[in-house]
Amino acid sequence: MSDHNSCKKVYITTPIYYVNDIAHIGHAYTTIIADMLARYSRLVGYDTFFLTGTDEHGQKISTSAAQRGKTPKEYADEISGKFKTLWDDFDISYDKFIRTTDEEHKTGVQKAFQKMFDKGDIYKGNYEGNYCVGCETFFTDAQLIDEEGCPDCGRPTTVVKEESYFFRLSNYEDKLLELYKNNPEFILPRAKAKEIVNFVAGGLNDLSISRTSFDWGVKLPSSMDDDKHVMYVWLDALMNYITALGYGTDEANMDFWPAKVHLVGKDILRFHAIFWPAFLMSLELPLPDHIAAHGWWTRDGEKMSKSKGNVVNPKEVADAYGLDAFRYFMLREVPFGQDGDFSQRALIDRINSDLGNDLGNLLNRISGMSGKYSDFKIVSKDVIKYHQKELDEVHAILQNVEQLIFNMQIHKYLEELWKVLTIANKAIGDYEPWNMMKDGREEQAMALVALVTNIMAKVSVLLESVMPHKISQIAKSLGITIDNETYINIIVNKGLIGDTVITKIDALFPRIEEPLLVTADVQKVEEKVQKPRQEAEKQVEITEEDNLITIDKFFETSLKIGTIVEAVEVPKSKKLLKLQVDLGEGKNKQILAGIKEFYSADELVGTQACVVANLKPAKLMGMMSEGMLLAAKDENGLHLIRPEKPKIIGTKIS
Ligand code: ME8
Repeated sequence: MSDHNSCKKVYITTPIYYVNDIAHIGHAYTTIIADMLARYSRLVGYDTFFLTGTDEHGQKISTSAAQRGKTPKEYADEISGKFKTLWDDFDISYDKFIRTTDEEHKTGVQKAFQKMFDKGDIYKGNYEGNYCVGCETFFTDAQLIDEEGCPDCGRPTTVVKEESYFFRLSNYEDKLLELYKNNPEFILPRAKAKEIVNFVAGGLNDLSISRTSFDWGVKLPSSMDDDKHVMYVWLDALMNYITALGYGTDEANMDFWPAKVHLVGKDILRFHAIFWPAFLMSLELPLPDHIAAHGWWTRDGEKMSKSKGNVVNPKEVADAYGLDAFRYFMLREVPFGQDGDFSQRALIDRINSDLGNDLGNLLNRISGMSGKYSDFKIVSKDVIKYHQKELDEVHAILQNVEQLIFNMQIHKYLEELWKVLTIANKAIGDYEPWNMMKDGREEQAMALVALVTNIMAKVSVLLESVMPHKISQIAKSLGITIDNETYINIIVNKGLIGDTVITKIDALFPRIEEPLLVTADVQKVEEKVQKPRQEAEKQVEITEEDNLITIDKFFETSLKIGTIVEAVEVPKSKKLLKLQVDLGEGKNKQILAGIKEFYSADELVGTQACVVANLKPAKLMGMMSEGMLLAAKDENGLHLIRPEKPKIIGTKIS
């Protein structure tokens, strides 16, 4: 990649959201992925256009408005405004927020309708069939569940019998099949293409694209002189992707077309992968590179819905845990395309482990070491002399990560960046710069700190699109600017940062112990993140004298020598080992210890440790932990505190 990227145009879209409900984490998920892609694309130098907006027509919206005693437009204004406010609060970097009630959009859709009509792809007929208002979708009898239920949402469909205009979708069957065959990455993830190919190969009916039984929609072009019809909401909605660029009005931005990627949820893949390319073929416009369909976020394995009271409000989650942590979690936790279950526990684990321990702590180590050794100064001049090997390892990983982004393997992209962080954390442990400083190898110690700082800088550049705010703090602390120039210098050209001075900053991701949101449906935020922070600050203010305890107080803790008789890794956990510890109490204690990075299960078995024996049991990753091992952690890693000589099991520590 080089600065020739500046001429490349990249157009990224989210679905436009129905204004019949407020946003939940599913909507936030799509929007955050798109925002990440757009930010990344700008950073690497592409001329980028990022579109989001709201879908405001159709029977569903008009019914929702009527139920609230509002006109559809009043209702749409209100909810559309809420979406926009949410994305602004989330600092979503959209270039345009389109509303399907915008005049330019309506004009553009009418022009498109006219063009398809003139081409002979639209004809007038009569529709008789089943319609699901919730999904705004037509179904054949054969598709219904128990002769009535919508195959997508299960709600009853209604029989619609009305005059309608039709789009000759059946004419595009072969062209669509050819498209999927010649462009195996048109639908992402690729595994999702199969169901679309099967659907199309099973035969396509012409598509009813107008309605007469209600009027909340875009009218047909005036030349058709057929006032009682409004356009089918999906025709109207899909066209937003071109009308937003000015199709049919001011076409200045049409050079962004075709889209690089339309991001959608799997529920609306069919509309985007079948109807949309067929419409575009009819309009003789080029087709998008990718339709990328992500999975569903569920809550305890169930689809989120208001009636179940299990809807997660993205704003409340972001307010409690921090926007960037929420973004990281959404992008990292679930492989793109798969469903994911939202849980605060999983979010907390990601924050404490990936963000706090791996990322935040590395920055602490940089500022700690540089502060101690060199008055915070970092000079890269000897990095190559001493650390070519580590740099090569880093660059070997980084040069392959870019392709993961537009292939929608974002979780993998992040996994790879964390491997790079591990190289830095490991180098500190391997080279022990504190010993280098002690025995006069100062130059080497400085080179090590500079290596780690450079690794942090490189990872930060590539993480900026994921966590823009936290990364800007890291950049400030490292004294670097994250922009296209830095990207070219240190990522593309594999260069090193110039001499810099580290600024100490507060912990980026303070540890979180307990869930911060009280209920599953996140109605109330009982303790916002401020509370633990305030408490942490309070603790700092306590003087040493205030902190003294009596001997009785100390002996409230029962400390004993135990032997680890069994140790296994906890699946899916980066940190935890599950230990059975014999304290001479008859029954072993099960202890989940966060030491997997520092000890292998095998090397622990048969060794002794100091154990807090009267700790209240707690559940970690669904398993009980009945005690705690004493350990000490510093720049040199984590080490268990053990008796100097073997002791009888259960011996009290005093
Ligand atoms: O379908 N998990 O709008 P919509 C993950 N207006 N993503 C979810 C989700 C969940 N539980 N729930 C919703 C529409 N989404 C049409 C789109 S585009 C031309 C017209 C996301 O408000 C997902 O992206 O029902 C889904 O596709 C989108 O929200 C649907 O939003």
